[in-house]
Amino acid sequence: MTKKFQNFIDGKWCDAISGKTFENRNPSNWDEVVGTFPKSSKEDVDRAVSEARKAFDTWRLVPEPKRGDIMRKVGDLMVGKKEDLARQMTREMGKVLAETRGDVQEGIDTAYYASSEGRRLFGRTVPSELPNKFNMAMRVPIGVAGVVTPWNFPMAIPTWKIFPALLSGHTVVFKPASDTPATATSLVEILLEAGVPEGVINIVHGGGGEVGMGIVGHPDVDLVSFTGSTVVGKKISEVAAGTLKRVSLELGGKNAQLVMGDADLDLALEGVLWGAFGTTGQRCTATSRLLLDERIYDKFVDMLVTRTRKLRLGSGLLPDVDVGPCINEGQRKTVQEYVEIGLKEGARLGTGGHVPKGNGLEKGWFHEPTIFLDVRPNHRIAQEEIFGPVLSVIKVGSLREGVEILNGTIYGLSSSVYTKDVNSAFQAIRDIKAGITYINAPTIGAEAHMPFGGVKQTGNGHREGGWTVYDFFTEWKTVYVDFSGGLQRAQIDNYSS
Ligand code: UN1
Repeated sequence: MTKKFQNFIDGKWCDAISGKTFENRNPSNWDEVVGTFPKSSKEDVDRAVSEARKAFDTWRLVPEPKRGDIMRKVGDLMVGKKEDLARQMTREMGKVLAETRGDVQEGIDTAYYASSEGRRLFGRTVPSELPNKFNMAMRVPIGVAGVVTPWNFPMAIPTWKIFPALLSGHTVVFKPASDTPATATSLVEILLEAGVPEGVINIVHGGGGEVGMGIVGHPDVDLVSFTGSTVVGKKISEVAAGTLKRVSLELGGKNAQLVMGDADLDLALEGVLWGAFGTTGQRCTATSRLLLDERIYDKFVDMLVTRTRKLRLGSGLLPDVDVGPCINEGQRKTVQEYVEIGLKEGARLGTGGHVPKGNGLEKGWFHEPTIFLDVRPNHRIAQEEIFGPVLSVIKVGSLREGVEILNGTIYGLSSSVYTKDVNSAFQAIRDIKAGITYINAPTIGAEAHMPFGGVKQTGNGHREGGWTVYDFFTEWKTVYVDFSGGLQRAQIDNYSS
């Protein structure tokens, strides 16, 4: 029997008002149905937003340390369920178990961080220019937060947004990707079990157009946090402008790893294999360009191609598999189209480039890990985000040229430089235009307590993670208390002339 999932609105599990549903299937084996989910519409969004609005009145008054206690329970519950959550996630979106365990762990780390923030969430006291007057600025919640999340980190990314939103006093309307609705439902169940009250967390399943944009355009949603493609991010910006709401956008990347001639090549090899083919290349932080110093180009390409050919494709639940499938038919098609584009542009396939045959892979959205050689910086495969297991290799003559090429896209999320030379490392740190730079480590591997986000068209300047996410999820209220007993006019009474 297919498992039937529901929305959660105002403390009740419920179907879409229309009664419509959609199916979610395992991308490693499309015969396997993970479950059916409500295909919601604008009316469902309206209900969820109005309940979240009501719940805000009481939730905002719960002391922050109490909200922090709930977050600690959330973390504890996730620890207990880690293995089950990881297995459910692998079935639902395909990445290997080691990675889905990491994804859940990122959620646990975020929960404990949020819990500790409950006893901080610092404001400032500031001296007044007048006697017997007290000045302070404090953080206050904004209201109803809309959270719209992708499928590649089905647990971690929702927690990056929902936990700080709740901790700082917001109520939430959550629209998860329709490719990973089961993991999102488990997250809501955990929040409820930990004691998040009715109406404070609401989940509405369905498509991005109707449900996602319904949330973004809703006049009663005060802020929206979104992770996804740059194309959708721009639309969200436009729709949100209608109500001037605050929006945090985490969008695309075309991240590069630069390997200098003096680098530890074995280390750089492990880094690029993990950066390019971890999560089947479906990360906004994935390494999709490899910039190689001409002094080591031939040698490194040999090492890379040999190792990539050994990567094993398959169901992420099997112990010896390195790379899972693409998320769905559309995503694999995109990968195939870019392989065609790369060949037409004159790049050469080092390995991969095909849909694999046999070995039990015929019912999944698998694509071979693919390496393009002789790529030029202006080729489309070196400029556009593919979101799949495709790596473009470019030869560079110097650190300066490498950094220039690394910077030469519309994106600026993550970056990586392998070198043993401290001067080269610091020059690169100074000159790279990206939100994140790794030295002697791959472009992936962000930690929950550090700022996460990018520059240029990767986002709109906000940061998730760490202390910085609270700059998005709070508003400053400035407070003056005059205890002089008289009228004191700032700028006037304290200056005699
Ligand atoms: C993403 O790809 O959307 O650093 C987020 C990383 C992960 C997060 C990636 N911890 O790759």
